[in-house]
Amino acid sequence: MPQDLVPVTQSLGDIYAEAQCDEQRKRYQHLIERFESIYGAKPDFIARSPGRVNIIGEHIDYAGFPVFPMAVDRDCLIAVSASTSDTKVRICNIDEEKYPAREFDYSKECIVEIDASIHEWTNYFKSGYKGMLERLELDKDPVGMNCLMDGSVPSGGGISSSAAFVCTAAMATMKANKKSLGKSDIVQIAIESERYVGVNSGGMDQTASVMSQAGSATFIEFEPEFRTIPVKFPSTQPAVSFVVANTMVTADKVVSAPYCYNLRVVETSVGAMLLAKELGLLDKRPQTFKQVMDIYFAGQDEPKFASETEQWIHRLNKMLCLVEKHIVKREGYTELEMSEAVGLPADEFASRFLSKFPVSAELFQLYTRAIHVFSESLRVVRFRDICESTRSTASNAEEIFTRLGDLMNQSQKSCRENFNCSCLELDELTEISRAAGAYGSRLTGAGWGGCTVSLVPEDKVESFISRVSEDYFRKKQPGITAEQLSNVIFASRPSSGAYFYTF
Ligand code: NG1
Repeated sequence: MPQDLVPVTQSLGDIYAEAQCDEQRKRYQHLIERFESIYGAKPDFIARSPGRVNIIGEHIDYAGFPVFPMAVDRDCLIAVSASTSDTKVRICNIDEEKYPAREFDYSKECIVEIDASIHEWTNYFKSGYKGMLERLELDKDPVGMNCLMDGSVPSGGGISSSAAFVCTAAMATMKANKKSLGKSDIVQIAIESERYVGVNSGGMDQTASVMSQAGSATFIEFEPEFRTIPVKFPSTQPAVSFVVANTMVTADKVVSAPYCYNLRVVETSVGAMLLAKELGLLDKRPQTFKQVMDIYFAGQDEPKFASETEQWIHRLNKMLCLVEKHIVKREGYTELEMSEAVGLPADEFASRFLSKFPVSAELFQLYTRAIHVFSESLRVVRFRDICESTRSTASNAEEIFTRLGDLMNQSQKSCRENFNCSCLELDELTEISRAAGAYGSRLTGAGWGGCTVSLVPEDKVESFISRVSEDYFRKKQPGITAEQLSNVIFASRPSSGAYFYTF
């Protein structure tokens, strides 16, 4: 099937909700004017891709299970003009104090060097640039690019400023070189590209950033096939609204990767292999928990299910029982114990699981991570089902909020207790949020800091924000200004995905 292309528009009304268009028009105008004053001519186009907030389904994308994010209305813009006189890339940022201007050149041997150990804002640009050029197999020199970026996605906050930046950079590079790839290809390139920066990333953020549709969250399936399904929230009165709040604890995924993110990727991959061995499925070489599940059920007689949801629920519950039975060491596994348990010689085990991205742990928690993955996947399926199959009536809004909110609260509990990806501030902020009227509140994104997402009825958003501002933000930072507050706590509607803007 032909892929959808990133739409090109001349109207900001296609990208943003009506209420935001005036403000966005000023922002785009400012970007174009700054571009002109830096480079002496107008940009050819503006590439735009948003951040995302994951409503539910944390740390399961890299285990192959579906997640449920929505794009937010904060985004990354890169204004670009192509130049054929050289191959240099010049990149500036609207916030030039924080993000100084840089210049680099393409080279045939190694398109660009990215030193992930140096924290440098343009690494993310270079990742998208490099990934796109490699994929396009540009045998001739690529064009030079003048770029100016304006990002409104708070960084280090769990709403994926990095993925928004990498996707936008990949799109900018593609269009500057007059190439046209479909959205799915761009997503794949961006997922692989982000790994240049040193994180063994799943695919949720880039998918949500590029593929989202305004007004819907996206159910993203990775296996057996990559599929995105837009899902609308129930049309309750008042409407469902989501508020993002930043703990103000910056989680640098790259720095903490060996004992946080990348370690979890290893723990879930080894857990999948262990389960596969115990179930006699190793010859099929499953790599993820989802593949183990699919292969296992391909060989089983199953009852007839009335719906896809019923089948998911049956299968995931069964997998939870299999984890209880087969991943026996509750206190965790040493490296040696893991290699013995999966039946690999120690050196082969290390080269397969521990060498691509360095990780560091005394004990690897295979059991609790597996429990999280399967139970969180169940919550995603149930959440989607409530959205799709509950008919809203004049009187059932409260019941719908409670059911959705409970799933979010259970997700937070599992992230904290089974996946150990929460932190004191996330626990505190989610509790304060529930006390302030959220039906559900949980960390969003990788965790260990960053943001929470809370389900709040639309008519309570204002009072919710002011109460959380008092009880969390003003306590942490007494002098916090209104503008700073609007960056650390805000409601967002499900926004549109990637766009090119021309004028
Ligand atoms: P954040 O840290 O919010 O960008 C990361 C991963 C996701 C997913 C979540 C946890 C990257 C780029 N993103 O999100 O794929 O695994 O953690 O659910 O690594």
